[in-house]
Amino acid sequence: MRLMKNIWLIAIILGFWACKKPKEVDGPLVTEFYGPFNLVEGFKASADTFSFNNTQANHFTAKFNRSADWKITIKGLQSGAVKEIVGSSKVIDFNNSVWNGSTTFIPVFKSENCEATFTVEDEGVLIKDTVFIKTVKPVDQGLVIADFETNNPGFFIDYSSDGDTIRVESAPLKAPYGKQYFLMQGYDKNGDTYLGQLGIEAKDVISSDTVFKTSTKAPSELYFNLLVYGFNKPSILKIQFGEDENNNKITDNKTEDVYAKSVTVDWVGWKVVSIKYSETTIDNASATGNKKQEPDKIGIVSFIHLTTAVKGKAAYAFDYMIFTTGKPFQP
Ligand SMILES: [Ca+2]
Ligand SMILES: [Ca+2]
Ligand SMILES: [Ca+2]
Repeated sequence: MRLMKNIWLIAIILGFWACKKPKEVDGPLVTEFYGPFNLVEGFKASADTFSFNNTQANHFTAKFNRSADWKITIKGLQSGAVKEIVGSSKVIDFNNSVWNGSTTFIPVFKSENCEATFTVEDEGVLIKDTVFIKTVKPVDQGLVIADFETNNPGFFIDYSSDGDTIRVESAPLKAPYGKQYFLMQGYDKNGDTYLGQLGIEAKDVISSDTVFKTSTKAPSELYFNLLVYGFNKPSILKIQFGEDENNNKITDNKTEDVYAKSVTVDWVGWKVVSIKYSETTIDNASATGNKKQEPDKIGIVSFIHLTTAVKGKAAYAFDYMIFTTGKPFQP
């Protein structure tokens, strides 16, 4: 009995001692984030030549003495295509800098020489390397709903009283796909921020279709993508998806769901915008729809042109609208 008591006493003392042991530091030390910045290993591409038609992990490498916010900008010297990769780390390797040949700012890359610029802005670091693209990335597949190469007579267009410019154009911008793109441009004269909208119905795309034949029923698997040109004039692009829940060839926003997502277009140039259907929110909450996102029941996609401020100006252009499954479209 006495022995048992002693064992318990020893166990309790050991327990206290274990609790009092100095705790090991969790995560990086403060000096990992502050203090002088040094390059331990310079920036370079993982190979002189990149091919994007295989599973080879084309990436970049560099090492620093501590964590920093960095950016790699790859520019096609012939096409003018630009890809940006950003990160925050002390090592750059295949874990955070793989490039699959996709483009951040259109046009897309060709088989060409590229200049890769590595910057750590806060530290005044700027290093360049070159890489040659031997084989370009294959084009992502999906359901294209508009490329504006015909004048799309079936599309629904609404102008506000302000008279937004809303039409297919072929100049002065260079379309990212084909020769034509769609322009929306205007001034909010009446102070409601609304300028106009374009609606594309499934039957405009394929006359026998009443809903877009997307290949999934899972809201987290469906992406709607389009290329958007920003003019350095902050503008809002609100994209609405109207569902035809009862399959009667009409998307009725009083009795069926409308989901939406707004994007502030605040960049310059052509850039891909991707919307995951599960990240849209209900836009007609007071209607009597079933409040369930149904990617296989989308009958209309609408593009609503809004200013960021009352009586403001807004402008953007778009092209190549495509539904993809499983992952966003990457030009
Ligand atoms: Ca086009
Ligand atoms: Ca309906
Ligand atoms: Ca629904």
